[in-house]
Amino acid sequence: MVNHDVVFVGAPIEEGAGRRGCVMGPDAYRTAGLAENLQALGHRVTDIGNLQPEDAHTEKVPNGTVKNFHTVAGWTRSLYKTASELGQKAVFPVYLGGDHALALGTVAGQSLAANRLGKPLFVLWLDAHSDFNTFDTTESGNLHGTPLAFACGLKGFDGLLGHPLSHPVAPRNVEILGVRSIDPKERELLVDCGAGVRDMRMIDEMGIPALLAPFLERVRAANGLLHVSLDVDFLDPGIAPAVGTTVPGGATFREAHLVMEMLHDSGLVTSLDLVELNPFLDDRGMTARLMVDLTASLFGRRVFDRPTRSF
Ligand code: NNH
Ligand code: MN
Ligand code: MN
Ligand code: MN
Repeated sequence: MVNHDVVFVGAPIEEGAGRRGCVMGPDAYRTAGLAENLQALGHRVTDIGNLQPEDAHTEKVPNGTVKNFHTVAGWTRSLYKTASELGQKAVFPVYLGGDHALALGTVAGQSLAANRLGKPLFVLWLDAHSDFNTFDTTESGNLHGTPLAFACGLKGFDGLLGHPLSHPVAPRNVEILGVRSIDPKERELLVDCGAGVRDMRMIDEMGIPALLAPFLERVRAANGLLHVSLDVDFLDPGIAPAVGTTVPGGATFREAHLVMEMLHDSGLVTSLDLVELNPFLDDRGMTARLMVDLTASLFGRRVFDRPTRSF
């Protein structure tokens, strides 16, 4: 098994979500033993602690719907900077959220880094939602509903970084898996851009392997890097209650672990977001622990190695 130099980057942002509590996310992962679990698998772990948002208060607010623009823009800038630096090093960054607005910075930063390494970035978005709203289409004004549209270079995000996005992710390199809630205007944007959208029904009918394997093959064929963004609400609320935006009918325990196990076996994943954990809503740490166990599967934990002989 490949041993990674894992770097934890805490990003206690909660201003992108509709309710408070994600600020406690990074520490909940630490308390649930994320580092110890990865070390037990043979990886080296360095926790650089929690980032601070930059100051973006002089930027013009895009419209009256968007909430907490300056704070989110500040986080985007510090995460973008950190991700673009870490993405060029021989390390595996794990971004401990924090709400999903943190991916405004991480995906753009990892994409810039990938470009500098001469490789295309692919993104696997594990989420009940597609997070493909723009500042113009968002109905809630919660910026955690926008990061994938920003990363794909859609218009109207001026002011977030203070400069245009130089290296957006190609929408064709994006795969959204497990989705079951898309806003009407968001749906139009998604259809137009050509991102891969695999909803829960497709998981029901085809199963995880038939959906995930072809995407991983495309990443491999393109010699690409793969960023995984895992939103807690990808999971069924019955096994993962600690999230502000539960949607019924999510991924089961085994579906989620199988995704992670296949990702591990592919050897293609180079960076990871763990987002939307709201420990204030958890039940004796069960969601934090599940997220830790899923991450361990992504880093190589398995019950038994492949059979040593055929059946
Ligand atoms: N689409 C909705 C919005 O823009 C919900 C987004 N909420 C999420 N995304 N939790 O993962 O507000
Ligand atoms: Mn999300
Ligand atoms: Mn979601
Ligand atoms: Mn590995």
